[in-house]
Amino acid sequence: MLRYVTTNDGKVREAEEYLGDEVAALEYDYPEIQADSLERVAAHGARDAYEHVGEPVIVDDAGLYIDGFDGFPGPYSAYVEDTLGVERVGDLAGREDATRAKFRCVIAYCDGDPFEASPEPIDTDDRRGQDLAAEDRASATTDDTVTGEDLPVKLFVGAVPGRIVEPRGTGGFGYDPIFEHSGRTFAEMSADEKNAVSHRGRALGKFAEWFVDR
Ligand code: ITT
Ligand code: NA
Repeated sequence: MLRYVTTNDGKVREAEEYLGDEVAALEYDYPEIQADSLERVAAHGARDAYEHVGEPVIVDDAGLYIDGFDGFPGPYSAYVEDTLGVERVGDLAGREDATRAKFRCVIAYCDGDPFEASPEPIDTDDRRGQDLAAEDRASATTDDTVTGEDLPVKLFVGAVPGRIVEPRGTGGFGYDPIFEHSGRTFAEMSADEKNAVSHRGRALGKFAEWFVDR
């Protein structure tokens, strides 16, 4: 059975909406390394989770990147949510007119098998993501080297551009109330509607496509 390993119920709802019976959520808090890219954190987490669970796993590391803040909070999004909080991040961005942002999601798959481990090409349909994407890609490429003889991990990346706004909506989780895409915040969308456009939906889509005919 494929396990979606997370402590975040919001992620589980979206993954189950997308993958249905193919996946079962498993709550396990794998150690998150301090790293400057989602790719590194996710790859490390997937290896650890696979060794812990002994079944094929996916882990999902995601973050909000505010363009005018050089991509902050990025890979530190969970820490910043816990410390500053979502509303204050929104206030700061509004005050400094730093409203252009994107969400990124990296899904890492590990099943212990030696398939060709390769970082996916970064989405090129998001021009403003290219600088960050290039950095992430560079570090993703060195990930295997950094972690030595470790288990192969396959990465799937999704990104979505949006705008930081005053909080609206009660759905979703995390930064969803302050992230607007095509006129609605992610918190004003159902899981299904969010998946159709979101960073996670795109990453899950790439994963699902690869998973069915691997
Ligand atoms: P796991 O690591 O256990 O999966 P987590 O909530 O700690 O759960 P991350 O480490 O990936 O997840 O942290 C992601 C941060 O970014 C966290 O603050 C989330 O609330 C936020 N985030 C991620 N995806 C999001 C989304 O789709 N909508 C809103 N916020 C999101
Ligand atoms: Na986490």
